[in-house]
Formats: sequence, structure tokens, C-alpha cells
Amino acid sequence: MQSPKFHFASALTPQGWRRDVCVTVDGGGMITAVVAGSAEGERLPGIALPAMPNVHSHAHQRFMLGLAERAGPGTDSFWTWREAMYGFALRLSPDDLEAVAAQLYVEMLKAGFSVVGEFQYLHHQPDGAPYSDPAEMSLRCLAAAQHAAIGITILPTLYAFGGFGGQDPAAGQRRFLNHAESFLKIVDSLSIQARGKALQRVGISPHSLRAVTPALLRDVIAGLPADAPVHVHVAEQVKEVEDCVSFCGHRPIELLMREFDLSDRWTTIHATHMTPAETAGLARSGAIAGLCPTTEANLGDGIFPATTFMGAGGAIAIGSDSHITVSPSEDLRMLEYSQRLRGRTRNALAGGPGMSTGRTLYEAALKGGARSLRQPVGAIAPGYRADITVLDAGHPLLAGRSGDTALDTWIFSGGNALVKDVFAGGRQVVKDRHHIHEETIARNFRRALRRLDT
Ligand code: NGQ
Ligand code: ZN
Repeated sequence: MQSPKFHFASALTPQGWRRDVCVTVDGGGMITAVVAGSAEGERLPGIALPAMPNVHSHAHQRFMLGLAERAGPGTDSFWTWREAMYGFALRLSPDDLEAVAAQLYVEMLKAGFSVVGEFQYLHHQPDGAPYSDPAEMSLRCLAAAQHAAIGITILPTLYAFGGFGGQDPAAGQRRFLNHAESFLKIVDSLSIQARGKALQRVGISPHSLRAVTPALLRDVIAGLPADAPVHVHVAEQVKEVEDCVSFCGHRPIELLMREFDLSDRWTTIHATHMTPAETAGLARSGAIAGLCPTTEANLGDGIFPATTFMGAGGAIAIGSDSHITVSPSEDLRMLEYSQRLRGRTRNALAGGPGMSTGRTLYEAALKGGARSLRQPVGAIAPGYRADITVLDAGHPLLAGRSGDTALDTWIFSGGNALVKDVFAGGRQVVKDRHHIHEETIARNFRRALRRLDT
């Protein structure tokens, strides 16, 4: 069989923007050749970009969108939102989770994401009893990803305690809990399931320094392959920082850096509240800062010190987390705007005179995202997987725009409406704004919502 070839009007390659680009893909979905100035290949008359990895997802939260935006009796905060979220989380069955996740993954693909890091912590039945297969819920996320045809790095969550220093968990957290042995069994089942699948990888997600102790996490890491990625929530809320300091005298990022030898195997999710020394240390460590700017804004977390962190060479990636919006362009825009609002400047993260803010952020998040999820994506180049997002060059907003100005127009103005075609693993799964399985998946999703009566 001949390898498929696709022709794009223009493409962002590691060598910069190129016109009339033909991309050849092999049977495993990998790019084998990229030729500019070519007339060959099936024509997709748009602007091709490497598709964006989404490093942080809690799929179950997709079903509470719009249901937590009403003022409560007291002051609303991250912590009151979390109570509401636990209420929703307790109601999901395995079928519900699969339906909700598949719908979410379709939305991700249509927005230009091609791989998701699923930080999955609803392991057990609502009363805490394991399912007959303890990996049931995470397996449902893999099944949803396969149906939606998105890449996935499944990150089952290690959760053992209710707060710093090994506090007892609350009743609402029973679904999440494991000890080292039961947790490693889940990791094993997922590894067996993902083996040989081009789009699937397995890592872990210690939930936070509130939910695990360093000793427990070290035990678990010792039982994993050396390259399995590790994602952890850290320093998202001021109260979390204060609790950590009163528990051990150190701030969360400080504690993490003292206890573990951080490297690009690690992704710190949020890392919002850092001192300048922590910011510099985290940047130096090589750990990736997994930022979720629209969720962080929605939850009132605070502002990540991105100018300092990126200025010190820190690696970033983005995630849609609670999925309040599902859009790489909107998350990058929010990241930049948070720095402008705080610093009262413009083009805060562009990286230097004459550089495009959108291009700098997009390329940083591609590189960090691919490393964070351990997937061979992030470039339109031989040896990378053919995960490609195509912008609609015929859209009026892009009239007269090309290269970096087209990318900036997408990120700062056009958003999801400009995404026309998306490839994941060499397969075109979004065609002219429609996902290949969107009808069946939406039907299952609606049915699940009716069951859940929201
Ligand atoms: C989560 N979400 O696990 O879904 C958390 C809330 C917590 C964010 N941190 C729960 N955005 O951190 O304890
Ligand atoms: Zn999270």
C-alpha cells in the first residue's frame, strides 16, 4: 500500500514556515517525509500546525460545566467549588464516565488538541469499594480515547490522605483512595491495555502533596518503569501553601524539590504560588509547568509567574483541566493576558524584540507538552507522529494573514472557530469541523446527562 500524502497551503515546521508542504505518513501514523514547494498529496488548503498536547484533564468535570457559576450562601472559593465537584464526582458510573470522556475528547480534537493527559482519580465505587477490575474507570478513559481517536497518556491518580501529614480522607474522597500495592495493580492493568497501541501511554499522578506523603510516592515510583511520567498538583491555592508551611516549615514547591530529584519526567500542575527562588529552582530542574490558565482563572487560583519562569528557561505546557473552556488558543491567550494584567505591559511572553507572542507560546507548549506526556508529537517533521491541526485559510479573519500573523490571529482572536481539520496518529479525525464519530458520541453523552439528571 502506498503511504498517504497530504498537501497543505502552508505549514509550521522546525525550520519555520513553509509553503506548499507535502507530508508523507506511514502505516503507523508517523511522518516519514516533509517536502516544501511540492505539488503532491491530497489537498487540504489550510495552515498546518503541529497539534497541541493537552497535559491536564479531569474528564469527569466536563459534566458540571455551567452548574457551579451561581453564588453560594458564603464566599465562594476553590474549596466550595471542590465540595460541589465531589458531589458530581460521586454520581458517575463507569458508563457515564466513558460517555462524558468521549464527548470531551471529541471537543478537544475539534479545538486542535490531539493528545490528552488524563489525571484520573475516580477509581472506585461511590462507597469506596473497588470495581471487579480495580482499573475499571481508567480503562473507560482509554476506551473513550480510542473511540474518539485521540492520543492519551493515562495518569491514574495516587490518593491516600485528606491533607498534609497523612490526615484522614473525607467521605467524599472514598472513590479516590489506594495504597501503594492496589495502586500499582491499576498501573499494571493499564500498561497491559496500552501495550502496542500507538496512541496510548501510561504514567502516574500523585494527586498533590496533600494526598500523598513523600515516602508513599517514593515507594510507588520505585515500582514503575524509569521513564513513566509523573504529574502532580502543587501550590495552586494560598491556603495550600499556608497549610504546607504550618505542617513542615516548607512551601509546597520547596518541599517537592527537597524530597525529589525533579527532571523533565515531572510535570507540576499549576505551581501558581512560588517565591522567586522556587521559580528559578523549578525552571532549572527541567520539570514542566503544566498550566491551566482558563481553569485557574475560573477557580480564582492566582497568577503563575510566567514571565520569570520562562525568562529563566522554564518549560511549560497547557491543560484544560476542569474543561471550563476546551481550547488551546484560549488557554494560551489567557496565559499571556494574566501577565499583561499583572505587569501592565504588552507582549509579556514573546521572548524578544520582533518575536510573535503566539508563536513563542505555541512552540513552548508543544515542546513541553510532548515531553510531559511522553508522546512523539509536537513537530511536523520526519520521526514525529502525524498529529496536525489545520486552520481554515479561507476564514475571513485570516484574509491577508499568513505565518506568525495567522497564528497570532488564531490565538488572540479567532479561537476554535478557525480550526478546520485535525489529524491524530496520521488519521484525519476532524474533517471540515466535524469529528468522524461526533454523532454517536454526542448521543451517548446526552443519554448519560439524562441519566445523571443535570
Ligand atoms: C482536582 N482540581 O483534583 O480536580 C482538583 C481539585 C484538589 C484542581 N486542582 C481538588 N484544579 O485539588 O484537591
Ligand atoms: Zn487538576
